[in-house]
Amino acid sequence: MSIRLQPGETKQIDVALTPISPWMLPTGHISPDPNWYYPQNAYDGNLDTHAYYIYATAPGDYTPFIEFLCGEAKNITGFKVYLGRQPLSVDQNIPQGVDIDITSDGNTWIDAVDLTITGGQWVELYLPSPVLAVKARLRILNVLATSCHMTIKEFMFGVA
Ligand SMILES: [Ca+2]
Repeated sequence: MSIRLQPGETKQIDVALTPISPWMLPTGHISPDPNWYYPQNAYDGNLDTHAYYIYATAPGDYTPFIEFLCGEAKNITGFKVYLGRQPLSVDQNIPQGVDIDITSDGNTWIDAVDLTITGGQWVELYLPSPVLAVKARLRILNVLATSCHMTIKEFMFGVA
């Protein structure tokens, strides 16, 4: 729309702006380890569902990776994750190590995130600068003193 005003003329225009969410759900997944159960529950936009690794993860161990796809390559600015553990009835506010790698060509993985976050809540993780990527992979490190079953309630890409 273009509006040309004559000198001295004024016009009032009401514009409804729709905010564009910077967060995008993955378009799909690749689970090299079949023991990640219901991987699609990790990106269904529903916090009542989760993907879970069927085996308990021992202290100091990682779950296997699960890969989340971007569709066509996108400028990824970060990730928004909601991790947890089973049983879901116990306190979810536990520390959980999260290791996320990202790839531009689908083969070469680049370290993106490797730190300890708090489960049971949304956590936003940002890259130092956007990376053009086709997918990311995530695994969870058990930083607790006891074994537990890791869950991913939701995973999202930040897009520029
Ligand atoms: Ca979910």
